[in-house]
Amino acid sequence: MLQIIKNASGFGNKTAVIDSDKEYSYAQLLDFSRRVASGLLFGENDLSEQGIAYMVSPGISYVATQWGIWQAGGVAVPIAVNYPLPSIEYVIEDTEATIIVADEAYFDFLQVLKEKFPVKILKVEELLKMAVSAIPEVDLSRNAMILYTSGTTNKPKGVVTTHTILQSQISTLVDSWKWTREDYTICILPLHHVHGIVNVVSCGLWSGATVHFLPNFSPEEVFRIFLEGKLNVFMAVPTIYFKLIAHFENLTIDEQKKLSEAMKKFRLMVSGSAALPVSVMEKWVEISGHYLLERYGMTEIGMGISNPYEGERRAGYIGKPLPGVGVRLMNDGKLVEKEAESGEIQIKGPNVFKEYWNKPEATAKSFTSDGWFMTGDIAVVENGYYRILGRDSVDIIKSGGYKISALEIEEVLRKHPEISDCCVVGIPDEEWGEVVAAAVITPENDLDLKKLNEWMRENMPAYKTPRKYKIVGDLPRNAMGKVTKNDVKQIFI
Ligand code: MLC
Ligand code: AMP
Repeated sequence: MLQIIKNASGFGNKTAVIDSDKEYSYAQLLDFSRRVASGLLFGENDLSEQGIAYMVSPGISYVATQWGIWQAGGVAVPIAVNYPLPSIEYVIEDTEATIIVADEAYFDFLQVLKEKFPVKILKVEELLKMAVSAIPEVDLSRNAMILYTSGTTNKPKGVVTTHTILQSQISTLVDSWKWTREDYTICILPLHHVHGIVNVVSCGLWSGATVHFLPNFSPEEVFRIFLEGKLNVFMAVPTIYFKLIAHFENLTIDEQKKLSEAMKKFRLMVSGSAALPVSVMEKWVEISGHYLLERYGMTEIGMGISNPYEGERRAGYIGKPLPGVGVRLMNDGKLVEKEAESGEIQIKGPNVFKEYWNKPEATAKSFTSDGWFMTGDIAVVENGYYRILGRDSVDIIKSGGYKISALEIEEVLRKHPEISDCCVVGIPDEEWGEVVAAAVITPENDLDLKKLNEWMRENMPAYKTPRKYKIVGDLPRNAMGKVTKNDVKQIFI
């Protein structure tokens, strides 16, 4: 039996999930998930690793769907609830998903997919009412999940993890960060990425903790729940801490005092998915009394490097390798052995993904010949702690904790009738980590930037839309004619 299900069976009436202020016990969650599994099986013995996509709002239905897919032997393919149709079509086509599970909110919106793909679309509200039937024994070596992540080239790639890999990613964090059934956390992160899925929801439910779901991030709601005094574990991306600080600063002294008192009682507060600015770390200590535990991860590896639970959490550093995770720095094919010398972070261990879905060449290219996964992140070790210096590719942007491909945005921008060439870069920003910015060449030199923004929003998901544009006469190029992106950054800064 899958470990998370086995654990849940022992937690009975303990509260597992809170959504819309309603509480659900572990026993109810298990019952719902078995109903979903039975509905998906629909008389079959086993889904035999068919991809099952799901577009379900955060909460009990989301977890019941994910656990239902796993128990029925399917592969869970979460779809971001803010994806526009073309992105969903891409995921369905790429995974060849046979079923899409949707809640009431997305059911009608997804119906057009039936015209293009041989998929069934099932309403989760109906699945939750199905009678429970026999459920297969699922071997842990089987595929469990596919998450999509942007690369420098082509479309996003599906990162495949097996149950064994997922279990390793979860159990390492549970042990290292000392999760217990007494814990109570809140999930405000999107549920199509590892941060929300593995670190918050799966670690919490593996341990018998309570996970309180909010439909999306809102500082008012987060602070309202902090003030209830039940939460003791909080995890977020740096942008969220930045936004919480900004909101805190606008509260009255009395409100601030109450919040600070509530936050002091937390057991653990974690930041990750992007670099935590030292200024944010310091301000957060001031208002909450907590040194944020910063850790480093990636869709392909779960979490790899972390500041300690006990011991010094060093501002500006991502910490040391997690137990069982092999980490090395390589520079030009040579192992970095001295402190303060930089190299690419490479990872090996039971936490590392199995493959990019249907992309054997991309998979092979992302591993060294001796089996280490090449992250593309450049780091140094100083006094035993890793510090990230940047990425080896300027074409990967991290904004608000989301990974964005600059090349994908350039491709869309070049389709605009009034743009003859362009260059997209991430420029440093305290709130967003980086903001997406574009230098554009336009024959007429009088492009309406407001209209261009509206056009981009229609052609790309909102969060990928450039926030800053500059019309330039030409793009800086090197002797080979290639755009030199660092010079483009300087045009903006
Ligand atoms: C949104 N806005 C942005 C933006 N995103 N502006 C600049 N850059 C961005 N990236 C603008 C919108 O256009 C809008 O502006 C306003 O901000 C509010 O938009 P929103 O969509 O409502 O934003 P909000 O809900 O506040 O979202 C911010 C956020 C979200 C931080 C909550 O980005 C988020 O959930 N990020 C987490 C992503 C995540 O989980 N990553 C983990 C990947 S896994 P206007 O003008 O229209 O009002 C991974 C591995 C690991 O990385 O290590 O964990
Ligand atoms: P993703 O592909 O969305 O999973 O994002 C993974 C990337 O996020 C990593 O390769 C890093 O570049 C970045 N990242 C994650 N955690 C941190 C951190 N603590 N500091 C700096 N970058 C981070």
